Amino acid sequence: MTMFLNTIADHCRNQPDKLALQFIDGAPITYGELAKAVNRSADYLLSLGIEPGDRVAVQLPKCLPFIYFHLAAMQIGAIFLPLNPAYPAAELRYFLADSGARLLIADAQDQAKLDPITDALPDHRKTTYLYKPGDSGANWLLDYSPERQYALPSDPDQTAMMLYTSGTTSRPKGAQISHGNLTANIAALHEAWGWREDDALLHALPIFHVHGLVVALHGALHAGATAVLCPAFVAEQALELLRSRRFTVFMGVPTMHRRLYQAAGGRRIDLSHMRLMTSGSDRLPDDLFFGYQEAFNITLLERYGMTETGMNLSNPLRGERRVGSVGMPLPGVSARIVDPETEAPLPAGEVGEVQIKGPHVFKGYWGQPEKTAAAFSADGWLRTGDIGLREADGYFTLKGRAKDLIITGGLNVYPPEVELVLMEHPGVAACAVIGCPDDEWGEQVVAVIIPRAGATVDAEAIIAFCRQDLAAYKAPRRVLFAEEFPANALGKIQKAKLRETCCG
Ligand code: MLC
Repeated sequence: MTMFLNTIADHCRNQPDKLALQFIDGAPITYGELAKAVNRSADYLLSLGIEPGDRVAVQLPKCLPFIYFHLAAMQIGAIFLPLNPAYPAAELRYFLADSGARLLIADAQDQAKLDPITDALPDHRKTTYLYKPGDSGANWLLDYSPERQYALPSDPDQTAMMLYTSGTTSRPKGAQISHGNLTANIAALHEAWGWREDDALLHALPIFHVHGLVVALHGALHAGATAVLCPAFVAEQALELLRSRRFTVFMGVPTMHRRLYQAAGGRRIDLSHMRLMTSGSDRLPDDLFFGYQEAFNITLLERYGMTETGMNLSNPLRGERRVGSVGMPLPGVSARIVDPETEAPLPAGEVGEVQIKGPHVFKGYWGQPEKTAAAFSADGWLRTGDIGLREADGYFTLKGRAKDLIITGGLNVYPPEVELVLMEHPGVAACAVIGCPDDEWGEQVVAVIIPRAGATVDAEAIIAFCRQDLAAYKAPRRVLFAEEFPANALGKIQKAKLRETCCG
């Protein structure tokens, strides 16, 4: 197996003058320059004593140094840990402590917030602050010579990166993704989506998730193609760029596609020069699928993945892209539908839990053997917690979720995490967090609260309270008050009933 880092290194050697990366308003970075910047970043990590297996956390806005350190950390066998810049101190403290990160690379702007956190961490060795990481990105370490040759990790089981995913019953868990996982998944996507060296990706996703970092960015670099990056997604700007005919590939979540569609404002804008436009991280609404065909002359390709696996299923590049379906297993991936109680495989057409097997399935949760074991069936299939069915011709359709999970703007929010924070509020006697359907975001986080007797609580204050300890996207958008919750015989809140009465 040629590991994906070797494939990227081959491109750096074989086509050093080819454009690899460029921010929309930044300097071009060729594959040759990319190799130098990554090698120099790797030297820097080694100079700090970073060793294979050490966790290297990076909390930076979307910028070139983020990408350099990402590749550099994996190159020296360390474990890359990307962190959302929107995490407030409480969340960040948890991620750094749980992962035992040795090094944090962060924006100097956040120093006052970060120093008190990292100073208190036993395993932490250093925080490197970058000044204006966005501006300095192009020149970052480019004057580097001589070139040092790195032996890239060759053990497919070695952990390459760790991505935190929230849990239904616990604090977030670090999903360990190996070099072999990444290699298998990127090779499968390369084949299924027909990645080409002359592809140009317009990259508008965040790069601290599997979608923007692995599927999009690794996809382009592994193909020896070019990725042009937007620091943030601005629909009007992205639409102009897509019209410019400079690009062949675009990937987004439904909220981004919705905004692009709205930016067209009823005009017909032909984007059929785009070779591939994909949608994922949440269900693509049918009206958007058809709206895209009408407005842009594009049939979005919907696919299905998750942090623990990368991509699992995809509609075909050639052949029918079926509305409402997430397509078929990628090459090398096995998918089945099982009875949620007995885990017996179900025939086509019957609804059950989606389970996944393949070389792309993650190694396990960091330091959590029981949670890792619980994630798999007795015969080694990953329990996704998603409910769906397989049609007779092999297409899969998702029907819902077995787990208590909200997806807003393509980001997962686990209600228990929000409920824990709400319960800290002195005016809250009981609470339940639910997802209500929302045209723009897919779902909206809504908190239903039973106030403590005698306490006066208002919605604004509750939202502000949550935002102190949770990233803004996890905080409730709406707060409703109730006197009691619908409960089953065991006293468990019936969230489905609550959604019926509260989402309205
Ligand atoms: C931002 N906000 C959100 C939000 N994103 N609220 C709920 N859900 C979200 N996803 C908040 C902001 O903090 C802000 O709060 C307010 O909403 C309005 O912000 P905005 O400027 O309109 O939002 P914007 O920054 O434009 O972000 C929207 C977005 C972004 C859709 C571009 O959410 C995004 O990039 N989503 C993609 C997420 C992603 O990459 N998911 C992949 C996960 S991997 P305020 O009130 O403070 O101003 C995965 C596996 C797989 O799921 O299969 O892909």
